[in-house]
Amino acid sequence: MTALLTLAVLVLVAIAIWQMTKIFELSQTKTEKAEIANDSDNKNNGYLLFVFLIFIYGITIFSFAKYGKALLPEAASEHGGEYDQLMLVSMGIIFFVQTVTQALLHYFGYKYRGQKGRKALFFADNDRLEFIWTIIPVIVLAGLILWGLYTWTNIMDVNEDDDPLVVELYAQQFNWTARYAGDDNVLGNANVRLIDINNANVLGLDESDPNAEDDILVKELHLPVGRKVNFKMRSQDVLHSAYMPHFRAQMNCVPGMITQFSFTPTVTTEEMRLNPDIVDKVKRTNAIRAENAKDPWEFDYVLLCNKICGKSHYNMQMKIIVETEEEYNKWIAEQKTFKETVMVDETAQASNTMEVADVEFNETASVE
Ligand SMILES: [Cu+2]
Repeated sequence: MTALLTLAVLVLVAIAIWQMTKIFELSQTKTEKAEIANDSDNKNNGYLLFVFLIFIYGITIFSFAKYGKALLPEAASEHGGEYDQLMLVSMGIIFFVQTVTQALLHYFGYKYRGQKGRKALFFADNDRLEFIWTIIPVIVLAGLILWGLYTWTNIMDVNEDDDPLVVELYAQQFNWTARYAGDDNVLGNANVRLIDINNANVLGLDESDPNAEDDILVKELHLPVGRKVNFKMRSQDVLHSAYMPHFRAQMNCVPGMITQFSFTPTVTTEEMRLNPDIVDKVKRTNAIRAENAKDPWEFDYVLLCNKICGKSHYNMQMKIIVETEEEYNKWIAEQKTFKETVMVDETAQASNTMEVADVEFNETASVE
């Protein structure tokens, strides 16, 4: 209601100003055709076109200089280079075409400005010219699209070749859980209906499925360098998106279905920390953190949520550590399996609650 009233007030104020301007104009004695632009008006507007052109070029150069270093460092996955190449060429073409067309647009806007006595030339068509400006975009766009489709098909080909590591990324408001498939490398069945918070079965794993027994649930993702990983994404509540920018990977997590993405990490966390772009970024970030009396930050790969999924969406992230095969094997061996945590807990709990249940059952029976 307040919004409606505010809107009504704004509209009324606008009408009042418009009416007052009209009255002011009518009260002027020299009212001869003041609304029609003369040569000097047109010339001034023509010059303003150049001012605007300088402004957009200026802001482009400024953005490159100031924000260029905020871009991602080199890709840390096998397919990442291909992806970056496609992005670079597409952006290069767009940048080149826009720079040239903006200059031409503004120059012709100035050159053919309105002038007293000048008449516009009627120009019906020119087949050659039209052919040229059609065929060039057709060739360039077809090339980009074909290359894009080829790259897309390559990247999105999730298969079981090369013995991939199978990992589930489970999204919920507002955190991630990763589930490793364990020794059998097969994820056990899971369903949101099987979620049992009391028994800490937070991912709804099917306890009767033997494949689920050796699954490992963690809150920090470790990946061995050079080994292909097949990710299976699930969501518990709303749309989320698993986004791993350094690996050029993103896939939506959709409630009720399993989506997939696959990549091979090629740079370990330790190696990436030595990358000049990362060294520079860490230095800049820590300078700001020092000003605010905060502890220094150390670079880590990260899994983010890239769908605005609710209030704490911004904080929905998980650390990713890419390490050597030996380091990974050592880490995974230290983790507890689903059977060792949840299912054992449950057996213990079940025997404890058995007597209580019996008593309750008897009471109900006697009431009936
Ligand atoms: Cu989310």
